[in-house]
Amino acid sequence: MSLHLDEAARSILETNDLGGYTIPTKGLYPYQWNWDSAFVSLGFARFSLERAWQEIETLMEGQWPDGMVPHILFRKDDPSYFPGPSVWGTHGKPMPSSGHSQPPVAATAVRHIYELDKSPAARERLKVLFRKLLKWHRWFHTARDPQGLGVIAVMHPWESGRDNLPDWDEPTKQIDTSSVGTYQRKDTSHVDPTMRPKKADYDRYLALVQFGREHNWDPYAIATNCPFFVADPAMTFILLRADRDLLALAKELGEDEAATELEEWIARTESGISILWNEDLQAFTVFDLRSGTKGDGISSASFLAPYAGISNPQYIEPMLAHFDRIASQVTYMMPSYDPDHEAFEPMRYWRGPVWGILNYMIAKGLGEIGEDSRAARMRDDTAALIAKSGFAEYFNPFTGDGAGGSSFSWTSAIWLDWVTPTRTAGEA
Ligand code: 9WN
Repeated sequence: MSLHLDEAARSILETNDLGGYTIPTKGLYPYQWNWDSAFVSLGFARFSLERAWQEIETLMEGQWPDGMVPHILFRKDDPSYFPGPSVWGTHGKPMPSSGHSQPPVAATAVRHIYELDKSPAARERLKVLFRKLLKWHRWFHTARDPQGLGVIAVMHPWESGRDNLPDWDEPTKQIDTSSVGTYQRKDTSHVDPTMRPKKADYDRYLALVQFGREHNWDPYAIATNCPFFVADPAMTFILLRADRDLLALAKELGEDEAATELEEWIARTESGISILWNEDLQAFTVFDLRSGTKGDGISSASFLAPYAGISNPQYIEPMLAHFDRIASQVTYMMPSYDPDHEAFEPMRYWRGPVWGILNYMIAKGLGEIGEDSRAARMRDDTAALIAKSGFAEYFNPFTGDGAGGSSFSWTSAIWLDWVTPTRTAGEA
């Protein structure tokens, strides 16, 4: 069974590999996506370290001169996806791309790959990637935290990677969509529309793309005037972890100046996260930098604090209580949104379903703070979901049914790196 799934996972990665870069799944997502590639590299690392390095290298080829690494690289035009390169209007960049970023998992992946491959050639590759990753992180700490608050904002729900999360409902409400015009979605021709965002969401997504395009994706204009600018716990926690991983690599490479800069970012974020702490809910939530209000719901990102190296009991104890409350309600952890919240929908995209990559990060953090049984529940549930429904994009937390795209790269990758029982316990 496990061997069969190992082979299936590997074959999905090989099939979705378009030559040095991997698409998330055929049809629905025909391009290279940012955090998808980072997770995919972990899967490749289990059978081809060469290919693992390459995945991150091709991702970084899309880096903009200011350091931003786009969320989609349009290496060749493919009419099966909307919005394609012409809608984004990003000109004069290394290659056609979207205009904003996605959660920076790449540095964490690079550290992981380097732990598995410390050859002299790998060290040379690491040195090149290190400079690029540092520049990208610096971009986040300035472009998406211009006031130096220690929390990282997103300018578009797509930048968060968790597109139609209920947390974005309120902050996107006031976006003017009157000039969006008519357009034809492609996602709903690949996937059941009830599992995808609604038209009202897409109108807002496109209005924000329009804003970015009209302002040349300029970070200053975005931070000052973009109608959507929300500090996100997932983005903040993922960057905090990635900064720590980059710091470890800086020390390994003797990059002292970079190490000092990274230490400053880490200290700032460690104190900044208190802005995301919601006293009423006793959980980390989003913080709308435009309205100054906090989110009213708990998402799977609220459980990423340990992944970011946060172990303060003031935060962790209430987090574990929420974990147990949610765990007692669902068959499969971790729903992307609190089942007790009125906006929860078990089958619609980021409004309830389980995503393997979130499970992977949450479990990693839980394991690191010694919460072994909760971490094991995350892994067992992920294994059961994949055994039941295959390598789906996401899963129903009650029934375990697969949803969205199938033969999905990152679900396959986390199977190989983390879930499969054929992986030796205690491996890096
Ligand atoms: C928009 C590729 C991407 C993931 C995101 C996920 C989804 C795209 C879409 O698919 O977003 O970026 O068109 O729905 O939300 O996290 O990176 O797998």
